Amino acid sequence: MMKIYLFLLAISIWRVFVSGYPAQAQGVSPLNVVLIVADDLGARDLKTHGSDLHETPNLDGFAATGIEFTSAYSASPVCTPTRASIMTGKNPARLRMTIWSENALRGPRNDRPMIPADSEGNLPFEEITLAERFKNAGYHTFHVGKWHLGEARFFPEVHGFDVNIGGHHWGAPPTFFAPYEGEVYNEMRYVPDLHGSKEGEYLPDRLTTEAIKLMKNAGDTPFFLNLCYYIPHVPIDGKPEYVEDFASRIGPGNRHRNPGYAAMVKSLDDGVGRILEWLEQSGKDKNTVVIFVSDNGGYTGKWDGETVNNNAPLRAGKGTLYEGGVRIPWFMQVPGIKKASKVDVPVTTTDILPTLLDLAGLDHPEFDGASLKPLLFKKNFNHGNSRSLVFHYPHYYSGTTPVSALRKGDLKLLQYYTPEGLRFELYDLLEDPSESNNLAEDREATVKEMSSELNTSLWEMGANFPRINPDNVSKN
Ligand SMILES: [Ca+2]
Repeated sequence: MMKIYLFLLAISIWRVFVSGYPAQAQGVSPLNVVLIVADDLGARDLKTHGSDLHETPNLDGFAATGIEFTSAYSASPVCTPTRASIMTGKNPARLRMTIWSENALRGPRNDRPMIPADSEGNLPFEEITLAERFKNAGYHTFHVGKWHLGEARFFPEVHGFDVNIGGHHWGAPPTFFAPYEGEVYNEMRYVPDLHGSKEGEYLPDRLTTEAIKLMKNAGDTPFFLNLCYYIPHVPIDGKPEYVEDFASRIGPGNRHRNPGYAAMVKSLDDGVGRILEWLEQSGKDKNTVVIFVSDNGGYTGKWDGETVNNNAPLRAGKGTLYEGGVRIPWFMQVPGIKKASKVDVPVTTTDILPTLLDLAGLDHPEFDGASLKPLLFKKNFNHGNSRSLVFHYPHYYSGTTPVSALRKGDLKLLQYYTPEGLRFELYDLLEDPSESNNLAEDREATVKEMSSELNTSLWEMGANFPRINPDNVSKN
C-alpha cells in the first residue's frame, strides 16, 4: 500500500515539475495576461523608432524598460488574418483566413488578371482559441475593442471570452466619437455594449476605462485581457486639441505629416500609459505579463485626400508583404525579468499563443509558432535565427498583387502569382532593409531553394491559392 502511495506521490510531483503547473501549487500567484493590440500601427510610428512628428512617451518608455523584439512580424499584412493567428497560434494560410472578414464573406472578385484565393471570413468554432485555453485553466477572459473575426455567431463570447465589450464584425466604426454610429458603405455601423456613453466621449479612452474596470473586478482570480484598440486605423478622427497641436508642428521636411493620424497615435499611447500605470499602482504588475503588438504595418494610402502614414525606411505598407506591410512594434513586460533588453531574432504573431500560455505555466501547443519563453529568459531557443517565416497574401491591395513570402535568416523571398507564372523578388534584409535591390536574377539557385521550401510549407498547410482568370486573359 505504502509503495503505491509513494508511487502516486512521485507521479504527481513529477507532473508538477514537467508541466510547471499549476503555479498555485507552488505558492506563487498565477500570472495575469494583458495583450494589447494596436490597429495598423506601423513599425516606424513611435518616437523611439524615429517618428519626426508623433508623441509616444508611454510606448517609448515601455520599449526602453521592457523587452523589445526588433524584428517582429504580423502573420499577415491585414487585420483579420493576423488576429486569427493570435487567437489560434496558426498561420493564416493553414486557417485559410488570408483577407479581412468583410472581403472574405463577399467572395473573390473576378475582374483582374488573377482570381484571388477563397478565404474564410469567420473564425471556425473548431479552433481552440487563446481565450478558451485560459478559460479552461480557470481564468477570467475579457475581450475589449476590435474583434473582426466573423459575423455575430462567431463573436468573442463563443470563442472563449466571458465578456465582450465593443467587439463586432466590422474592422472599424464610422467614428471614434460617441455614440460611435453612422453609415459606412450603405450600412449602419455601431459599437455594441458601450452603454451610457456621453457625447464627445472618445472610443479609445472608453475602452481603456472598461478594461481597467474589468481588471479591478477580477479580484484574485487570474485574468486574460485582450485589449484591441481600433486606432490608429482609419477613419482619421483624432481629438481636435491634439490634431490642432500636431498641425502646427508639421514642416515641409517631415516624414510623418498627417496631424489626424498623429493625434490617434497619441491617444493610443495615452491608453497604453493608463493601463501600465494602473497595473503598477495596483501592484498587479508583479504578476502580470503585458504584451503590446500591432496587427499589421502602417497604412500608406489616403484618407480625405491626405496620405495617412509613411513607414520609411521600410518599403510600402499595409496590404503588401514588403517590410512596411508586416513589420510591427512588439514589446513585453514579464515578471521576473527586470532588465530591459532588445531581441533581434525574428518573431511572428503566431508565437503569441504558445508564449503566453508557456509563461503562465499552461500547456502550450506549438502549431506554426513557438514559445518565446526560452528567448526571454536567455535560454536556448531551438528555432533561432534560422527559422523560416511563411507569409501568404493571395489577394490584391494597393501596392501589391497576389503574393507569398519566406523570410529565412537575413534573406526574404517574395513569390508573386501572375498569369505568366511565378515572379520572384529576393532581398537581403541585413544589407538592404528597404528592399530596393532585387537579387532574384543573380541568385537563381537560392530563389529555387527558397521557393521550394515556401511552396512545400504552403501545400503542407493546405493553403488556398489564387488562379488565373480566363476571362481577363482572353481580353488581353
Ligand atoms: Ca489592422
